[in-house]
Amino acid sequence: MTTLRSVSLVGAPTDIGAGARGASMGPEALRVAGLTEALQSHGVDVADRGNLLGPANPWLPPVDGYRHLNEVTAWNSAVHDAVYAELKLGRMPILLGGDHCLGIGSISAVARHCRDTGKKLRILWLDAHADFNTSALTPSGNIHGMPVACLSGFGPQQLIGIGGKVPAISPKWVRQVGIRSVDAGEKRFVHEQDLEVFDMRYIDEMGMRHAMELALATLDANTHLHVSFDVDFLDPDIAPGVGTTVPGGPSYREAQLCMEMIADTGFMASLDVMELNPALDLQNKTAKVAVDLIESLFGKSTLMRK
Ligand code: B3U
Ligand code: MN
Ligand code: MN
Repeated sequence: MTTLRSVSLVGAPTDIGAGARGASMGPEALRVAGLTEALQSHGVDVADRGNLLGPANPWLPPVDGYRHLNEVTAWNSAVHDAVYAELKLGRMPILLGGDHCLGIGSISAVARHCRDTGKKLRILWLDAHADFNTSALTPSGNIHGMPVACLSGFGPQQLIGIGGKVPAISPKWVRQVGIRSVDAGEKRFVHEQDLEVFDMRYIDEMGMRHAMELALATLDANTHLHVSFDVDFLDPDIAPGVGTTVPGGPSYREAQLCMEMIADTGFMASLDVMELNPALDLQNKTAKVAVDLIESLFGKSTLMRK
């Protein structure tokens, strides 16, 4: 197992890129649900770096297809710097979102670290949404619907330039799992750019096991595996505390298997936990499920496995 056992929690308490308020409370809800203690129980050394600072959410309408572009840029720069610093220290960053626009800062830092170290990057995008909109395609202007496009070089200069190289990643490095809500123009763009998507239809027909086998295929000892976990990946029955619930997501067992298979690779080297919205949750239920799944990502299993 090459999974890093030294973890740094980095809170990014903002809903600056979202369409609903409340993901700003995500980091604290994960702490209250016992994230640090859960990781420690699996032998992980945990440093909680506290929360990053950034601009308040002015809650304004979109301008030229983007909502809060300058504030989104400020938050993502802060996330980039914090995540990059942890990677340089040889620690595994876990970004506690915050909405998913912050994947730009996090993954641009990971990509930069991979360039520094000569590692191959694989990004596992666990989400109900493809997050592949551009200003021309977006129905909302919310930048949490755009991070994969921005990282791939399709977005405003001030966002795509974070991390020092445009594009930060190739769409070929991404595997999306759990997708079930893609806007019409976004769908065309996903096909055009040839994103590898294991949508819910695929998971229903082939099973989570097969989807994950393919999504995790061709990793090797030189791969940095980044997991970007949008909590709305999960079925709303088990995870109601997110801004954009989409029915028909992975069940508790399917999600557990997904996380267990990631843990089994031993290659996960950075993680985002995004879009948890305590304002829409029921007694912190979704945060507790998220912590439970993160434990599985770090090797929790019922029995010792051969
Ligand atoms: N695709 C829609 C909705 C959305 C994307 N990501 C989330 N919601 N969480 C949009 O606004 O781009
Ligand atoms: Mn997302
Ligand atoms: Mn989503």
